[in-house]
Amino acid sequence: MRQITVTEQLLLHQKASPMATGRFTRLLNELILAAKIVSREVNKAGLVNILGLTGDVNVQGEQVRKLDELANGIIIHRMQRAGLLCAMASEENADIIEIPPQFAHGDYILLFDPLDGSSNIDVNVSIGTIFSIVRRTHDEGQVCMEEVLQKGENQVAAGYFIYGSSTMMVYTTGDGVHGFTLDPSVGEFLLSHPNISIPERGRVYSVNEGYWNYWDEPTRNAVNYFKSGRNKRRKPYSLRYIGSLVSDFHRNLLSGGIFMYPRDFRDPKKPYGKLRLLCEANPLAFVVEQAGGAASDGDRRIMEIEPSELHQRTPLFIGSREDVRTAVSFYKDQSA
Ligand code: P6P
Repeated sequence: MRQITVTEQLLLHQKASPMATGRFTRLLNELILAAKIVSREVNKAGLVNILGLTGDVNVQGEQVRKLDELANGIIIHRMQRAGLLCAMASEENADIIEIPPQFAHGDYILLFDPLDGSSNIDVNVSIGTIFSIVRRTHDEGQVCMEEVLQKGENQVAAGYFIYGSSTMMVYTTGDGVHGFTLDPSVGEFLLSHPNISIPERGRVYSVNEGYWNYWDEPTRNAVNYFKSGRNKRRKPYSLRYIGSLVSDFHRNLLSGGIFMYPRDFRDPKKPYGKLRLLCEANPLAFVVEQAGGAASDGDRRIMEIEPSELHQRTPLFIGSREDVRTAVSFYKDQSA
């Protein structure tokens, strides 16, 4: 079968998706070029001295790895020049990233996690880049924080690149979810997974059970359900947890299942949800809903949450619709 490129796919959907305009296609192609460069660096990381830590700590309070910093720099450098953005926000940067005056500006805002799962970089486990695109809400002038802090429902596109046994791109513009695999011999992402649809119920649950002692009753009941075999199959779910959100999410998107990062009480005074709303939860929520799945913080849809801070964190239950519904049901009684 003659496989088609991302650009051909976007143009094919030009009519169906208002987002697939020429400008948007150019924006996505610039992001694809950045991801190809990141993929090249990730795939040779062990051969050149870019493994390990830089010695810095990022805005999340996390150790910055050389490849984190490199990927962040590649994406910022390339996307500043795309002439289609008016601002960016990266998980690695404390504040909004402005577009220098010498570059043309556009109406889109790119939010991204340059290299998610970075604790896995040095041990050769799949990692990924997650991106979310919104349109600015003011007509002109300096981009202000409220234009960046938009709820997930306002996203015009979202997706991720996964640097694994192959490099893949999965994205949505609100017209279904499509997966592309990089053919290194031609340097093109070719359509390999058209119209991805997540099974309504899976056989896998993904959660870090090491935090059992930090969890509250509803979380323990939810996790016990998936282990119990109390389901139509009369078999427990299998636990698959890589510690790389993009990889766990991607497996569950294709095969079904649920990824959970519940709130925990490692600090008894303040519930903690590790994952970031704008650069991780929102884009993956857009993708999974477009594929027929669901994404919740345990109380409401992820994409309904009104952000109040750039690096706001959230609990996350995401994947097969019926599995998310089951997991969230254990919290309903509590909030009732
Ligand atoms: P924990 C990676 O650091 C990350 O942000 C996600 O990719 C991953 O799912 C999660 O954290 C793993 O966190 O606390 O289980 O190590």
